[in-house]
Amino acid sequence: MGGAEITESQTKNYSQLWLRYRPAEGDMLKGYRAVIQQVCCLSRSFIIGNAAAELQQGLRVLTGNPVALVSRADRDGSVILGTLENVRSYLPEDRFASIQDLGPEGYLIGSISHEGKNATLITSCGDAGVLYGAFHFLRLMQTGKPIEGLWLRESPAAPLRMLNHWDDLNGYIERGYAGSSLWEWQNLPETVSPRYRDHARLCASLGINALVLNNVNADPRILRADYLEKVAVLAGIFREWGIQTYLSANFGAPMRPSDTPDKMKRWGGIGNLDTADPLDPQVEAWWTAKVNEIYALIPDFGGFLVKADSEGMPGPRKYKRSHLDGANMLARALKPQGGNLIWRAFVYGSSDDRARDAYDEFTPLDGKFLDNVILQIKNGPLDFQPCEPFTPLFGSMPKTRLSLEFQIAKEYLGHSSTAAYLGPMWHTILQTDTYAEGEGSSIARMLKGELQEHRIECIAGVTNTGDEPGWCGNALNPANWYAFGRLAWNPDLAPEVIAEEWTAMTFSCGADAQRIIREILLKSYDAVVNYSMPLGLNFLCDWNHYDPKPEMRAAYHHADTTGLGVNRTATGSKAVEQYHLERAAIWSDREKIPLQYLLWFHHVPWHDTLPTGRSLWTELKARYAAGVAVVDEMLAEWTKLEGELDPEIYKEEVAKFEEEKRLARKWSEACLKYFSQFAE
Ligand code: BDP
Repeated sequence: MGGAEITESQTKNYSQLWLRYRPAEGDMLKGYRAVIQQVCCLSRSFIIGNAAAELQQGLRVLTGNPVALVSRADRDGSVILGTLENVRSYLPEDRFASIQDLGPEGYLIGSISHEGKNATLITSCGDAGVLYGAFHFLRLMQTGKPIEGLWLRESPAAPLRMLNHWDDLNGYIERGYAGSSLWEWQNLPETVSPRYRDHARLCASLGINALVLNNVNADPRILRADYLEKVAVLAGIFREWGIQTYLSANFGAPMRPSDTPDKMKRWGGIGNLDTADPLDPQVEAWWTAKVNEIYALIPDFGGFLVKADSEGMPGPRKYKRSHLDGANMLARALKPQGGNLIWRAFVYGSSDDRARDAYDEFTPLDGKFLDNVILQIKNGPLDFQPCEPFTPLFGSMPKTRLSLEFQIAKEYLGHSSTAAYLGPMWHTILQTDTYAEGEGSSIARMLKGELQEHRIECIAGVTNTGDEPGWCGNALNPANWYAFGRLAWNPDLAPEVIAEEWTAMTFSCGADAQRIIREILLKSYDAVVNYSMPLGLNFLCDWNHYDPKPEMRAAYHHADTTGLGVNRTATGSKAVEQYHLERAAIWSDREKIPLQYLLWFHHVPWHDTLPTGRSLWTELKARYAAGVAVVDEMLAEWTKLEGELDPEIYKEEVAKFEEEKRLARKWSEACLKYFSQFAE
């Protein structure tokens, strides 16, 4: 059975992030000790073995008592683990059926009495569900909740909950701000870093069940036999935590290596063909053979993620073929092995308004993709901007399997320099009504499968992890990884609740200090939006996607003497018409649109009065000032934590806040100076 020992030093170590167990206190401790004596594992699966080892070690730290790992619940205080089949005799027959409804990854945590002995049962139809239940049980204690009289049933929203690593084979991470790649390709397959397992464990604790290992700007060599052997080792580790492995595939992979690689080094493959034309039978045969080779090594391989005909990546267009031709050809190759083909919808088109492009390109293809194709769509129409409305593709492709792509790495939100906690942003996207099936058609409901015709089956997060000891480049950034995973499981969780959980699980400081951290998190996102791109502005950044450069981005803000913002209404690019009527009506109306999207959809005269009673120009200045002020406030609040936290973490974060203060001023000054030439 898996599960390395959690040592004392690891529990003190922040690299364990939210799985850094620490002793419970006071009445809670008494309560926990009364309920927990031993872990009883009724299964022999690796996944459930990991669950049992995690519980045993976590409970030992939480209760301060030794916790035995046994295979019979022969005394009071057993935590019993097993699939529904394993635990059949512990459950009354009438309860049995209700658990079958929870699906393969759903679970029950129930306080039961069996042959006069009190126990806690953690069970599921599948192995992974038991693992998720074990982490949930631990989380209850990590957050100081009671564990008596439990009858908790949970199942995940989307079936596929994945992280996308944008890691290159040379260790560089595209848009990564936490060091180099976790994957040590040069040492694999022989040498296996313990962090692979740590990563899997952290992911599994959130219910993340798939990882794409490499950059969407894929190096074709990942599909070469030598790399596949390395991938197989990683896949073997992840499998034991209920995680399937996917790879990003380069569409040009069947071609010969190129002698004259293009500027981006993106064309030229690992095969021996002169073409990657999806309708050429040799090309399809190449992919089929490659897929079979992969499945021989990794029988539960998830499939490919493909970025094609976007930002210089090879694709079907060169051969005058469509996205459909490209995606379906790869899907045919994967289908017999049960693999998915995840095709990205991040494309640029020929319209004057980039925000229209993905919709215009993909909606005509609805219903034409094969059934193992999943179309992966970024949350906004453009590109991970600090505050974009949801993309109109959600709600417009009822006959296509869809994936929602968030970016956990903060490419446009200050990288790892800012505190920005993205829970509130994701919450807004998930809960805004698309009106796809009338009122109440939020993206969250699509993820939960509650709408008749619109379903989102996968949620993907471009991860913020790297090989730095703290994983995410900033002590507060793991909150975003955590929030992503929790929302993928349950998109209705409130950002406040998630922040509270994460803080309690991560930091061992007292209640007041925890409150300070939570408050910082909850105002951090609005702050960065306000000091960089408030009121629906976007893409005002320099090439590095960090510093401001509004003068370079006229196409995105349309500032001139008549006003500011992009007219996407019926009198402008008409992008608003891509939304359902009721949604379009609200966003078209300057009186009704939430101010956060105002300049996304409207070109507003500088001196028009907004619902706040201020003119646009005055409001804009106020927003920038407010953003800057909140960063000062966050730093002042953080300094109250001196002595409460690990001194290194404390100091590192002070330095981050200092950098964010500098960044906030730089943004505010540059943008206001630039806009003032039109506004004043
Ligand atoms: C953009 C990033 C670029 C990615 C691209 C993508 O700047 O590095 O390759 O998205 O999502 O935002 O493919």
